[in-house]
Amino acid sequence: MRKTGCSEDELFSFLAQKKKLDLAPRYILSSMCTFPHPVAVKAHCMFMETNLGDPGLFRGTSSLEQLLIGRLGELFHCSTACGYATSGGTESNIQALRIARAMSGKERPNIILPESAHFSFKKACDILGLESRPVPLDPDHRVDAGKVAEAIDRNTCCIIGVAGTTEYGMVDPISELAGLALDHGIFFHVDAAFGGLVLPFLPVSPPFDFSLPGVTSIAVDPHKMGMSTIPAGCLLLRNQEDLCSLSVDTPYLTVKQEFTLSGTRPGAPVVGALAVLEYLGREGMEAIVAGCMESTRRLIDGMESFGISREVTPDVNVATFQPVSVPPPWQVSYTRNGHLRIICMPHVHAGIIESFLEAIGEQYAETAD
Ligand code: 0PR
Repeated sequence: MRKTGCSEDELFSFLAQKKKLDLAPRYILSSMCTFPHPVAVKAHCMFMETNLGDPGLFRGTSSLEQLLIGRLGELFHCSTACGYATSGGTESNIQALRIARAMSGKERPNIILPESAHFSFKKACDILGLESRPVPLDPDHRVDAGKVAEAIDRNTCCIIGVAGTTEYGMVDPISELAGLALDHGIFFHVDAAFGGLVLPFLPVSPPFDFSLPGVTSIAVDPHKMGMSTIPAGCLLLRNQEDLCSLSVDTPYLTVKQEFTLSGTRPGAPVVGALAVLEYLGREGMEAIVAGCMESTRRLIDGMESFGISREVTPDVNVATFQPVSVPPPWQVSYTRNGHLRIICMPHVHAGIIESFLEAIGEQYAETAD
């Protein structure tokens, strides 16, 4: 490192130069993250030094984390749900599987998950020594519940359903999976990292939450559709004793046990996440989600008017199309099957969709010549 530090001017002009290398957000159509809401930024800055890893030192911040969990519990139809703020979907999924494994007491546990499940489950299985049993999807990219039923055996410790899949934006048949889990007494984790802050705000949506008695835990990420600063995920559990199965002693801290994966945990994005929900309320969130769904529909109609057909009609704001290339600097992504994938996040507003469609229209006109 430098022997003598640099000036503030030098430092910040260096940082600004590097920041210019980042893609301008208006061109990012491939991300499940978005610009944080201004109230999230303000709240984040206010709680910058807080550490939820030692909650007795930051009692106010810790109470705000519990309020966030409470708000999400209410939203997911279980006001007594417990949980904590994680670093995102990956940590929530790892922790859910740790709990499922611990509560099952099985020696050679396996988990059953849709082929569409996020790659964080691969990491979780590797860390936890779990056998993974991926189950094929139906033509609409939802897991086939009949095949899930066939995959269950006496060593199954967890079934996973996805409410808002990463690649195609579909909701698995969560009620059927919850029924299977209940019948077999198996832990059922719903990965609603993306859809958890979309589905409750749609005029009509399939049930995916604690309103279904078989649902044991839910992952939801405020740093996706919750417009918080990064990183902010949440893991919610119906039963406190499930969460407590992860407790370790922390004798020299202000609180004598913790069940989290990380030790030091930032309070700032957690308060940012709560700030957005409090500020917007249900009506504000409904308006944001309605805008994203409208952009998704407009994008699909526009693309189809150029002869680029949708792969599927999504349940949430993820649009997929037959494989076509896109002109720079637009940043899109392609699924493992090669489909063009665009996520209509709040920053991908109507004007952006129109300029993107214009660019695609031009490219197609050129290709046709
Ligand atoms: N579960 C689901 C359903 C997800 O979609 C994701 C992430 C996760 C779990 C894991 O969440 P964390 O990444 O918060 O641990 N989905 C996005 C994806 O993999 C994450 C992302 C976001 C990737 C923005 C790129 C990006 O620019 O596509």
